[in-house]
This record gives sequence, C-alpha cells and structure tokens, in this order.
Amino acid sequence: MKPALPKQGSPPTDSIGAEKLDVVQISPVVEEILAATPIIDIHTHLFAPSFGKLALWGIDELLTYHYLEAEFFRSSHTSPEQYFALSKTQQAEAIWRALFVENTPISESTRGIVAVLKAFGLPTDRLNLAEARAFFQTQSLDAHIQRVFDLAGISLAVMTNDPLDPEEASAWLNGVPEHPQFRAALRLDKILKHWAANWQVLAAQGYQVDAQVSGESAAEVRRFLFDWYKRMRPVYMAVSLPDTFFFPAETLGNRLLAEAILPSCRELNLPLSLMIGVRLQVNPSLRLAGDAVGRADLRSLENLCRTFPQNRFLVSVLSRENQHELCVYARKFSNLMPFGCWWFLNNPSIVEEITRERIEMLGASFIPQHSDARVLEQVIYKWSNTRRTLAPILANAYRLLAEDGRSVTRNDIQRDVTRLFRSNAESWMNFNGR
Ligand code: FIX
Ligand code: ZN
Repeated sequence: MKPALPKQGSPPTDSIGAEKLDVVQISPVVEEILAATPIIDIHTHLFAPSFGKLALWGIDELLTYHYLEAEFFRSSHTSPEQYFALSKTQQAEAIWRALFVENTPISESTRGIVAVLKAFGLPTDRLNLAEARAFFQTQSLDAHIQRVFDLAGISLAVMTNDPLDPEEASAWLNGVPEHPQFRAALRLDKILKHWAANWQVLAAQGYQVDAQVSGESAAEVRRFLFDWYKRMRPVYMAVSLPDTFFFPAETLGNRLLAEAILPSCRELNLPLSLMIGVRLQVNPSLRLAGDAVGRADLRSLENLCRTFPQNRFLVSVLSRENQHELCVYARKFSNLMPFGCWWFLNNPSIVEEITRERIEMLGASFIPQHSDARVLEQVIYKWSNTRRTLAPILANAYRLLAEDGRSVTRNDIQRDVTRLFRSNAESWMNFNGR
C-alpha cells in the first residue's frame, strides 16, 4: 500500500474565488487567507488541561522558557547554579529585568513575550511583572485555551507524550478525557535512545524484554506500543535523534527501530516523526537550555525511506546545513514529508530561507512549520511570526507564476494554504484513530 498522498483537489468553483487576481491583489489576498485558515500545529510540548501542572501557561512559565534562559545567561552575571536555586517567580523577575528592562527585547524570543503581552492588552514596558501576573491569575484555563487558540489561529495542537515519564504515564493510566484541541504523539526517545536505562521499566510492567533486545524483546516492545496506542490514540510516533544518528548501523536503537517501531507504525497506519540533529546537553549546567545542533548524515533517511517504503517518515532536521539535502530526499521519496523550521531554525531570517527553497523544490508538498510551544501562550507569537514571514514568500511565488504566464486565483491560494497547514498533516497523520 503506497503512502496516502494528499488528494489533489480541483480548484473549488465558486465564481469569485475563480476570478484571476491582478498582481497587486495577490499580497492582500495571501495575507487574508493565511490569517483566516486555522492551522494544525503538528508538534508542541503543550498538554491538555487534564494533565494538570504538566500544562504550562502564564507569565512565569513564558519568561522561564529555555530559549530565554539561554539568552539570560549572556546578559546577566547570575550563574546557572544561582539561577536554578531561585523560585520560578524569582527566575521570571530576573529574566524580565535582564532582557526587557536592562536590555532591549529585540531577539525573536524576547519579542515573542512582548507580542503575547500586547495580544492581551497588557503593558509591555513595565519594570516588574505585577500587572501581567495579576492578569494571568484571573484566567480560567479552559476559556483561556480557547482564547489563545483563537488568537494564534490554530485549531489543534499535537502534544509530545512520553509513556515512560512517570507523571504523565500515571495520568494516562488513570484515563485522559478526550479534548477537541489536543491530540497525542507517542514519543519514543527513552526506548530508542536510552534503552539501557529504561528496558527495566517495561520489564516491570510485564513485558518480556531484556537489555540486549534479544528473544521476544522486539515483539514485546510492539505489544507495549499497541497498549499505549490504545490509551493515547496518537496521530504519529516520534523521536528526536542526535547529529551522530546513522542507519543502518549495529545499534540496539536501530534494531528496535527496524524490528519494533517501524512494523508497529505500519500496522497502526502511523507515520514516524524523526527530528534529527540535536547535540544533547553540550552545556549541562543550562539544563533544558543546554542542547545544541550538529549537522547529521542524512544518508540515513535515504536508507530508511528506501528500505521501508511502506512507512511514512515525517522529518525535521535541526541543522541549517541539512535543509537542502532534506528537500532533495523529499523529491526522491514520496514517503518522506519534511516539516517545520525546528528550534534554532525558528527565526524569521532562517524560516524565510528554508521556506523559499522548499516551495521552489517541493511546491506545496511539505508542512512549513510547527510551533514547538512549551508554554500555552507561545503559540500566539510563534504563529503570527510564521504568518508574517510566509505571506511575502507565498505572494512572491504567485507573482512569479503570473509573470511566467498564469494568473492566480483566490481558490488556488486557499487550496495551497490549506494543504500546507492542514491537509498535508491530515492525510499523513492518523487523526481518525479516535
Ligand atoms: O526534541 C524536541 O521535541 C525539542 O523540540 C525539544 O527537546 C526542545 O527542548 C525544544 O523545546 C525546542 O524547541
Ligand atoms: Zn519539540
């Protein structure tokens, strides 16, 4: 069974939409359609409210985001040890003072905070956080989530769910009520990258696995994945991989990948998301902010897509230097879907470069962005940045098309924007699993 590619819809026929646009109309129509099309945010670290304190939101969480912590240590004499000894509120105040009072918030992440405050009509230039904190304290989470999703223009957020995280696992084992705006993704880092430290957790749950992944281990991991599929109804399985990742190679991780993960994905009709290129904890004292990037050998992708043609691979690569190769591999393998400008790439200048190249090489057959939001309100600025960056890129593509001899219609633009931010995801991921 060839992976289901998005159905090529013939342009809707409503007369207005079919009218050919003049070149001067293109930009405003692109902006309007981008603003009005609700986006499916395919990768976040957000949680539905039923996960309690795992669901991060509010001003203190926004300011202690690891992107801002990394910037804080460059603009403050506070050591990581001193910072992590502070309370969350004290950490937030310290970051506000250093990056928003003693310096101008011109970086992408600091501008993001300003954009969130503005979205709620809050002052952005105060010396302290009293007003902002008072505002967030008066919000009821369910209504706040709705308001934030509306402000961000997203209809659904895909979470990152770790079945081996004790706190999260107990929530799932107690039963997680469905939430219309949150779907799960089954994250496999602990199994695929840290088997030695985690196989006993599966063994303690009754799965016949061992440290060498011998005997029944692969089949038992498949049983583990099926059990968690029934609990989470994930839309895909996912793992982030180091820059040193290579396939094929004689590793326990690769054996689990080939004998357990990929067969389960095929059977459950789920894509596998590979996020490649992290150099974990190059500076452990910064904790979550301590990870970095490395260029990966993407021949692994070539080998995986060719060796497992029945599997679908959702791929995001962290290194700027890997982006062109990823586009070329996507032209070679229709079971590969590039997505997102991940993490250190999620900066307008780089998003622009990557997205231009992808449109030139892949048309609308990719997923331009995901937010990777860890704190609820971050989706507001991350998606307004994305819309602001993509509008001129899309408009330019249509202007070039018109120059080359074919006028564009509103329906064309709507179809492409819908494909980029919705139907590529919908046809690749298993949203019907619940
Ligand atoms: O592996 C991942 O999903 C990464 O996105 C995170 O680990 C990372 O810390 C992050 O928040 C990036 O934006
Ligand atoms: Zn992430």
